[in-house]
Amino acid sequence: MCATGGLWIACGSSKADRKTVDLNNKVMIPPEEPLYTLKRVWLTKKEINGYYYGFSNQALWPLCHSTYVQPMFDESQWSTYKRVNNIFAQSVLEEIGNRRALVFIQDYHFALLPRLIKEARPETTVAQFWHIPWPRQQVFSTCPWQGEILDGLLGNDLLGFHTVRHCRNFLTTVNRVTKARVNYEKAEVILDEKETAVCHFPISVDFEQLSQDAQKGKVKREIKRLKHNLALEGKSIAISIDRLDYTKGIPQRLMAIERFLDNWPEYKGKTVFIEAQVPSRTQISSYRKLGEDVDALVAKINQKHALGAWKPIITLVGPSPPNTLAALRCMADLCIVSSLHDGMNLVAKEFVASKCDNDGTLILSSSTGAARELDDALLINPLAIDQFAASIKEALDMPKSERRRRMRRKRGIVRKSNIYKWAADIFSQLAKLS
Ligand code: GDG
Repeated sequence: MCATGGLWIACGSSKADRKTVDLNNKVMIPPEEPLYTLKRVWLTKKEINGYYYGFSNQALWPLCHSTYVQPMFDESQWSTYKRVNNIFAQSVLEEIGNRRALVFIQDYHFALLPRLIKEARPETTVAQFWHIPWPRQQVFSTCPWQGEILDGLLGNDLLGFHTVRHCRNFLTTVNRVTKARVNYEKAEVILDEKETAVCHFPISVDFEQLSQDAQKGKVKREIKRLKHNLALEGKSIAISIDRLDYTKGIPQRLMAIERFLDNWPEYKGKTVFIEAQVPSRTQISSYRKLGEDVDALVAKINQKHALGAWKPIITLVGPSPPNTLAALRCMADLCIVSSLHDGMNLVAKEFVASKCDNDGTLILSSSTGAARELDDALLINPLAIDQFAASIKEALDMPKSERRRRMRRKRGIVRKSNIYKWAADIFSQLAKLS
């Protein structure tokens, strides 16, 4: 947005959001050096419940992540989802006016928006990035409104996913469910003589910024503070950073830590596992239940394996400030990402970008998009608890030269495939289409 000086349309929620906008619900961002416009859309509590906590996060989120949490398909949530997509369409169309515009839509909350825009203004270029996986066709077919969702998405000129597999799953779903023609070779769908290109664009991070941040004085001071307050001096440090979400494999990770200490008790007192957690979507009961399960597991493992004042797991309940997150990444010998299913996983890439000393090991679930690129990580199946536990040992025992060789390669990949490349690739692809 800063680079294009464009307009960003998003929900507003807090009182501060209402206070800062003008009569047209707009505010220039960043306030100290205005570069683009943020336009707020206001939703009622009922709309947020039905649309965001409802259909988006109780139907589409579990549907697209194959993690054994059953999606809930509720007629009234679906109708709120449709209504909110219409509200956003009106907001977008108001802004477009008579101009030829390019609209870039983010994520699964707006599956119907592309078609609504295209119907009203066919000459508008519409692209969308779907930040979560696209499941296999058999799984997606359980959604009673699959046809409408696919039709909405086929309003896009370009639809992006993180990986080739998500693109293939989408194309197969379209092929089976709609009357559109699918050209697998060209990765495009043709419906009523209109094309939608379906491409993979692995999202990434601002590598240079994260590398620079890692070397700042305030991060170094934060490392000192954390090491002192958490009694980490002289210990191996393993970190995990995630939203408290059932897709992130948090109980499985805790079970692997427990198994690791069961099998190799000589690591007791020498290794600390820091769990930085941000509570998320707590209005939804499966998320509250996960929080309770995680707390109970941590308490059980800490009680079972405590040694004097030392306990194996330290939880930091977030949101943590950026300096703390940077400090955690910098001081960690090991970062564990154990998602059961994840579109990409930015935490893995942030860890790599922060490791300016080229040292440290990443344990990465092979069910993340990031595993397609970062194959020098120790790849794990988070459900195979014994192997997972053995990987923790392997990571902690890995010779320095091997750690550095793997980290250098991973850093080379993230440095090249950074967030700017992600955006540039999407817009270059759009330019080719128009
Ligand atoms: C979706 C897809 C895809 C974490 N704790 C705190 C905090 N974080 C930041 C991390 C990271 C981000 O939140 C989480 O990103 P992920 O990619 O890991 O996961 P999702 O939230 O599930 O994101 C995912 C992503 O979209 C992008 O396309 O990779 O697959 O599920 O940046 O550092 N940030 C702050 N405090 C915390 O305590 N400030």
